[in-house]
Amino acid sequence: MMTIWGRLTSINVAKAVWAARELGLQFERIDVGGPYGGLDTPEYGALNPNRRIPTLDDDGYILWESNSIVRYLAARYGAAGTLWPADPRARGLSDRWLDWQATSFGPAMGPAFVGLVRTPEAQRNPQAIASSVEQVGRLLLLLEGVFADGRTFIAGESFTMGDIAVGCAVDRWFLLPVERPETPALAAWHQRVASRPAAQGILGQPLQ
Ligand SMILES: N[C@@H](CCC(=O)N[C@@H](CS)C(=O)NCC(=O)O)C(=O)O
Repeated sequence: MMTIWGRLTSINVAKAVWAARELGLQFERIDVGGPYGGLDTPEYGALNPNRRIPTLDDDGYILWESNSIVRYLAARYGAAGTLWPADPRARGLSDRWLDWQATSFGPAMGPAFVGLVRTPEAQRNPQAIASSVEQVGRLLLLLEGVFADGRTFIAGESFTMGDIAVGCAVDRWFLLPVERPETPALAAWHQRVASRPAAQGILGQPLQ
């Protein structure tokens, strides 16, 4: 029995759910966090002392941190070559994008996302939003450079876990009403991953 705790409007829950769907896993998702609350209960704290979403319960094996969940699911349930490349060098070229999303793209997009989606207009910090938009613009151009060689997915010709982490982040950024540099190769990749059956209802959703 597999359970993923967390509202689907969370980028981090979206990554875990998308990975589970790509792998064809059966699971239940329980809405907690955001408007659903439930993160401050003793029961949730016992599962996840960090009191964030997502949390995975895989038959009693509890794991939190979204990218660790994606890696775990891919390694445990991916047939050779799917999501989790078998060759360590190929895997590294996918795996780095999970870290990059968490440590570069995520922090860069945070101020604009929170400012524009979660903050009433009168309380917004325009300088923080502008700086965030500028930083992410540079990272989008970095990604455009990655896809400029004609590759189909972020680490080559196969869809892997790196596409999930960066796909969720870029999808949200593309939905924000901000100026963006022209990135046609990146936009084509985004279309490609967003049209996957397992991404339906996860990518392209209204931001909340
Ligand atoms: N590094 C953590 C971050 C988890 C996190 O901050 N999740 C947010 C949602 S994206 C959260 O729990 N927010 C509180 C809430 O939704 O109530 C991860 O990747 O899982």
